[in-house]
Amino acid sequence: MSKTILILNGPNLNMLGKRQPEIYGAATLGDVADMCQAAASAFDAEVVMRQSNHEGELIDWIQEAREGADAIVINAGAYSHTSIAILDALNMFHGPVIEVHVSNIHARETFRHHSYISLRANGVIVGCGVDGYRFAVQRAGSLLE
Ligand code: CA2
Repeated sequence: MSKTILILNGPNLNMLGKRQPEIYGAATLGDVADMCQAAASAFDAEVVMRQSNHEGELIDWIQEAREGADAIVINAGAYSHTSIAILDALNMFHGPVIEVHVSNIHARETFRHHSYISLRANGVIVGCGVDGYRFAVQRAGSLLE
Protein backbone atom coordinates (compact mmCIF):
# COMPACT_ATOMS: atom_id res chain seq x y z
CA MET A 1 0.00 0.00 0.00
CA SER A 2 1.18 3.53 -0.78
CA LYS A 3 2.85 5.40 2.11
CA THR A 4 2.37 9.03 3.09
CA ILE A 5 5.25 11.26 4.13
CA LEU A 6 4.20 14.50 5.81
CA ILE A 7 6.65 17.36 5.26
CA LEU A 8 6.16 20.07 7.87
CA ASN A 9 7.66 23.53 7.66
CA GLY A 10 7.68 26.09 10.44
CA PRO A 11 7.72 29.87 10.61
CA ASN A 12 9.01 31.98 7.74
CA LEU A 13 9.74 29.03 5.48
CA ASN A 14 6.97 30.30 3.18
CA MET A 15 9.64 32.90 2.24
CA LEU A 16 11.96 30.28 0.72
CA GLY A 17 13.13 31.45 -2.69
CA LYS A 18 11.80 34.94 -2.05
CA ARG A 19 14.31 36.45 0.45
CA GLN A 20 17.92 35.80 1.59
CA PRO A 21 18.87 33.45 -1.31
CA GLU A 22 22.51 33.63 -0.12
CA ILE A 23 21.48 31.60 2.96
CA TYR A 24 18.42 29.63 1.82
CA GLY A 25 18.81 29.34 -1.98
CA ALA A 26 16.45 30.19 -4.84
CA ALA A 27 13.97 27.31 -4.70
CA THR A 28 10.47 27.96 -3.36
CA LEU A 29 8.55 25.62 -1.08
CA GLY A 30 6.50 24.62 -4.14
CA ASP A 31 9.72 23.63 -5.93
CA VAL A 32 10.73 21.62 -2.84
CA ALA A 33 7.34 19.84 -2.84
CA ASP A 34 7.78 18.84 -6.51
CA MET A 35 11.35 17.62 -5.88
CA CYS A 36 10.24 15.58 -2.86
CA GLN A 37 7.27 14.05 -4.68
CA ALA A 38 9.61 12.94 -7.48
CA ALA A 39 11.89 11.29 -4.90
CA ALA A 40 8.98 9.66 -3.06
CA SER A 41 7.49 8.19 -6.26
CA ALA A 42 10.55 5.90 -6.49
CA PHE A 43 9.21 3.98 -3.50
CA ASP A 44 5.50 4.45 -4.20
CA ALA A 45 4.96 7.13 -1.53
CA GLU A 46 3.12 10.40 -1.67
CA VAL A 47 4.22 13.57 0.07
CA VAL A 48 1.97 16.09 1.77
CA MET A 49 3.67 19.49 2.15
CA ARG A 50 2.51 21.91 4.84
CA GLN A 51 3.82 25.21 6.25
CA SER A 52 2.63 27.27 9.17
CA ASN A 53 3.86 30.31 11.06
CA HIS A 54 1.92 29.09 14.13
CA GLU A 55 3.26 26.60 16.67
CA GLY A 56 -0.18 25.23 17.60
CA GLU A 57 -1.10 24.54 13.98
CA LEU A 58 2.12 22.54 13.52
CA ILE A 59 1.28 20.57 16.69
CA ASP A 60 -2.26 19.89 15.40
CA TRP A 61 -0.82 18.50 12.15
CA ILE A 62 1.68 16.30 14.04
CA GLN A 63 -1.17 14.90 16.16
CA GLU A 64 -3.28 14.24 13.02
CA ALA A 65 -0.28 12.46 11.47
CA ARG A 66 -0.74 9.67 14.04
CA GLU A 67 -3.65 8.57 11.84
CA GLY A 68 -2.77 10.00 8.43
CA ALA A 69 0.98 9.71 7.83
CA ASP A 70 3.69 7.04 7.96
CA ALA A 71 6.70 9.35 8.38
CA ILE A 72 7.36 13.01 9.11
CA VAL A 73 10.04 15.22 7.60
CA ILE A 74 10.21 18.42 9.61
CA ASN A 75 11.95 21.75 9.34
CA ALA A 76 10.43 23.50 12.34
CA GLY A 77 12.44 26.66 11.58
CA ALA A 78 13.17 28.75 14.67
CA TYR A 79 10.76 26.59 16.73
CA SER A 80 13.41 23.85 16.50
CA HIS A 81 15.45 25.84 19.02
CA THR A 82 12.60 26.71 21.39
CA SER A 83 9.64 24.34 21.23
CA ILE A 84 9.32 21.60 23.82
CA ALA A 85 5.64 21.44 22.74
CA ILE A 86 6.57 20.35 19.21
CA LEU A 87 9.00 17.79 20.69
CA ASP A 88 6.20 16.44 22.90
CA ALA A 89 3.89 16.10 19.89
CA LEU A 90 6.59 14.30 17.86
CA ASN A 91 7.19 11.93 20.79
CA MET A 92 3.58 10.74 20.37
CA PHE A 93 4.14 9.91 16.68
CA HIS A 94 5.23 6.32 16.08
CA GLY A 95 6.87 6.48 12.63
CA PRO A 96 10.22 7.80 11.44
CA VAL A 97 10.96 11.51 11.95
CA ILE A 98 13.68 13.19 9.91
CA GLU A 99 14.73 16.73 10.81
CA VAL A 100 15.94 19.10 8.09
CA HIS A 101 17.64 22.48 8.17
CA VAL A 102 18.44 24.20 4.90
CA SER A 103 21.34 26.14 6.40
CA ASN A 104 24.15 24.70 8.52
CA ILE A 105 22.78 25.69 11.93
CA HIS A 106 26.11 24.71 13.56
CA ALA A 107 27.97 27.36 11.56
CA ARG A 108 25.55 30.10 12.62
CA GLU A 109 24.68 31.84 15.90
CA THR A 110 25.05 29.67 19.02
CA PHE A 111 21.29 29.88 19.75
CA ARG A 112 20.72 27.84 16.56
CA HIS A 113 23.10 25.04 17.57
CA HIS A 114 20.61 23.23 19.81
CA SER A 115 17.41 21.66 18.47
CA TYR A 116 14.71 20.09 20.65
CA ILE A 117 13.49 18.21 17.55
CA SER A 118 16.82 16.36 17.35
CA LEU A 119 16.01 14.55 20.63
CA ARG A 120 13.25 12.68 18.75
CA ALA A 121 14.58 12.64 15.19
CA ASN A 122 15.74 9.36 13.66
CA GLY A 123 18.00 11.43 11.42
CA VAL A 124 19.08 15.06 11.03
CA ILE A 125 20.17 16.73 7.78
CA VAL A 126 21.67 20.22 7.96
CA GLY A 127 23.45 22.54 5.57
CA CYS A 128 22.59 20.73 2.32
CA GLY A 129 20.31 23.49 1.07
CA VAL A 130 16.86 22.43 -0.10
CA ASP A 131 18.38 19.12 -1.31
CA GLY A 132 18.20 18.19 2.37
CA TYR A 133 14.44 17.74 2.03
CA ARG A 134 14.96 15.22 -0.79
CA PHE A 135 17.61 13.36 1.24
CA ALA A 136 15.20 13.30 4.18
CA VAL A 137 12.37 11.86 2.06
CA GLN A 138 14.73 9.18 0.72
CA ARG A 139 15.82 8.29 4.26
CA ALA A 140 12.22 8.19 5.49
CA GLY A 141 11.40 5.88 2.56
CA SER A 142 14.28 3.55 3.47
CA LEU A 143 13.18 3.40 7.09
CA LEU A 144 9.61 2.58 5.99
CA GLU A 145 10.68 -0.29 3.75
O1 CA2 B 1 18.18 26.47 8.09
C1 CA2 B 1 17.00 26.24 8.32
O2 CA2 B 1 16.29 25.53 7.61
C2 CA2 B 1 16.31 26.92 9.53
O3 CA2 B 1 15.40 25.98 10.09
C3 CA2 B 1 15.60 28.12 8.98
C4 CA2 B 1 14.96 29.00 10.06
C5 CA2 B 1 15.97 29.31 11.15
O4 CA2 B 1 15.33 30.02 12.20
C6 CA2 B 1 16.62 28.07 11.70
O5 CA2 B 1 17.58 28.45 12.68
C7 CA2 B 1 17.31 27.29 10.60
C8 CA2 B 1 14.47 30.30 9.46
C9 CA2 B 1 13.51 30.13 8.36
C10 CA2 B 1 13.46 31.40 7.59
O6 CA2 B 1 13.30 31.03 6.27
C11 CA2 B 1 13.51 31.98 5.34
C12 CA2 B 1 13.63 31.55 4.05
C13 CA2 B 1 13.88 32.42 3.05
C14 CA2 B 1 13.99 33.75 3.32
C15 CA2 B 1 13.87 34.21 4.61
C16 CA2 B 1 13.61 33.32 5.63
